[in-house]
Amino acid sequence: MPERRVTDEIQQRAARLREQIEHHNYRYYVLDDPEVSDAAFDKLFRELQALEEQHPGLITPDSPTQRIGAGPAAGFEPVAHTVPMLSLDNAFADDEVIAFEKRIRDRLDLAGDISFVAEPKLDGLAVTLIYENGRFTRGATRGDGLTGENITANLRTLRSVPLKLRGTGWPQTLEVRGEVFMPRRGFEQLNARQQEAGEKLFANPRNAAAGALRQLDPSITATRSLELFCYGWGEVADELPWKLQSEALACFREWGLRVCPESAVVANVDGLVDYYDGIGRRRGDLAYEIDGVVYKVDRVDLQRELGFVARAPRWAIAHKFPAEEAVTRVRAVDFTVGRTGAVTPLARLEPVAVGGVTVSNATLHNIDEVHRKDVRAGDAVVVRRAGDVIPEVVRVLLEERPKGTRIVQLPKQCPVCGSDVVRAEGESVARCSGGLGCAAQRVGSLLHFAQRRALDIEGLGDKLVEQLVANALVHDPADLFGLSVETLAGLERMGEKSAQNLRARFDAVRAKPVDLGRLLYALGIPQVGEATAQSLARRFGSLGAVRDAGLDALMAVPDVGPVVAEQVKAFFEQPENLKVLDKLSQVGLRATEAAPQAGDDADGPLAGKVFVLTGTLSGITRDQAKDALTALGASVTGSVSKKTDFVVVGADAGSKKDKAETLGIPMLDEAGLERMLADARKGRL
Ligand code: JCF
Repeated sequence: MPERRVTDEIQQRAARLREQIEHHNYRYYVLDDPEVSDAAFDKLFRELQALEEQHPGLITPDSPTQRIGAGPAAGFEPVAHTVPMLSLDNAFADDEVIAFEKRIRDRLDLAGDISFVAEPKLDGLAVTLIYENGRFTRGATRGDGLTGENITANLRTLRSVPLKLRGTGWPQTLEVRGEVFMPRRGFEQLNARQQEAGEKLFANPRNAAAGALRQLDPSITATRSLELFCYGWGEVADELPWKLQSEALACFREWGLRVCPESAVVANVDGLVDYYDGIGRRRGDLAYEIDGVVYKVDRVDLQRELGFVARAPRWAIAHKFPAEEAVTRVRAVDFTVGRTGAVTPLARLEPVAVGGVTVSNATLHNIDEVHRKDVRAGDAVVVRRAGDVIPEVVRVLLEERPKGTRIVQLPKQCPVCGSDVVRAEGESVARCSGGLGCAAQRVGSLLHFAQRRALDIEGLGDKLVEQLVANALVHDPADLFGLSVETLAGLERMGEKSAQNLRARFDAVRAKPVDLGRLLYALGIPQVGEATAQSLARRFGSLGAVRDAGLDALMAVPDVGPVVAEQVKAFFEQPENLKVLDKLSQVGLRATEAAPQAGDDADGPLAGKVFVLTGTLSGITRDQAKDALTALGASVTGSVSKKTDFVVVGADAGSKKDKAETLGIPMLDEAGLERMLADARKGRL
């Protein structure tokens, strides 16, 4: 097609579009605060693409359409860093941080406050970006710190890398340093795609980011969701426009370079440790993986005075978190049987330190999961343990699989009692059919009954319950209350004193009525968790009323749908269960009784409204949100159904959001929730 004449008008339109696209990129990537929808952005982008297609003369190298310009490279050229790219010393414990701060005070002979910039330490790849007269001209990896590789074409594909700096005041030559990383979401999506295509899985986001950046073909890099946070500088000509590290970060932001929003100025060693603890608590909620935090002396003149040792500055340190993931080998895949008879595969591992503790078992959830991940005895696996969660096998490193491994099969018989293992149509969970005849299920039920959130019988641990069941001393929860001090003291690992304490605890539990909600939860009715048990207790007031409730009455409870109602009814129809309830009452256990209630706060401004919370909220915890909603009369349930009025969607929401979309249920983001709470409190709803 012959090129059409480029009028001034067209030229101006293209320039205006570039400006708008750059502006929206900045709002989105740097400020994290987009002004327009993705669709509106795409519309501008496509208009510019169309204009440039019709008039190739309009194309400039820094046009936002030109991010994937260069074709595949033959290899990466070496780039010498004029200012070396430093690494950081590590601190693993608080006393190493105390020593770091003290060393600085001693060297500078400083007694007053010292300010530091603190920021999360991303687990990605260090890169350097050179801007000449405000234009991105070259980008490189860190390499060995002195020489890296030229990855300009790949870095151009990152939307958080501005091709042109915004605003004014930037130095003629500005070398910015930062970390390229892959957010968790992008990593999961990439591995899902790899799995689908039968390609190898990446062990962690860092490896995935490294792989993406070192693609010779930038169009592949462009398909990987990489992001950049800037945290430092190299060559700057002619003069540094800042006196503080924190001012440098503020300049970067103004010029359109993305800076981690968590970075903060803190003072003295207490400020450092508080920051570490605060970020550590929120670590799992961040959209990206971090392996610690970095502290830097804020004043650049003091940084200069402190200088370097070997490759690391004296004015900065990385304070590491315990690793949340580690690689180890699977010794065997066993199957355990729980309270509900669920037969759960469990990986027995070579012990490995993860998240600050030694892990030797990891859950595999269910047999479908074992097959989906294809975990086998002998495999090298990535194990993850974040916070208090049960360690799990994340993925297999297939390239390290030894010869002769075999696919794991679900056992046909219960490994504890030998009854048939059955799996209902369409269910992922397989169960032992032995019921309470199975010792494992009895042990599980008793532990559930005694747990803190149920009847709270302190001192009744798993080793003890296993002995009680194995010696046929206890068959059901009621039997616990008949145990004598002598019987208890005769068991392994039980002294006279602990036996007396436990006996006293049994007596204390039945001395006064136990909370009905707790008792209902303790009974272990299938599908009845704590929240449902409490709803049932509130609505019906007494054990007898729950027992006699029909399906319709049960389903009128906010948390209860047809499946749960059926389970509750079936539980109270089973003669075995009624016998246990009878025995409990004979041994003197009573539940609280109250008048039945219509709803949570039947007069509250949100009465009758049913909410579901999903994803991560940032300014409020889920429990707080739940309390705030229920205090206004709303009910909060765990799963989305036609009864749900609103779904509150936080970051990284998954299937519940999808379900809400399918069912057309209104969704609120965090700001929307806050507005609704505020309006409800002011009586504006
Ligand atoms: O986030 C990081 N991985 C990170 C690495 C952050 C920093 O502020 C760094 C760094 C490596 C070297 N600062 C230096 C000087």
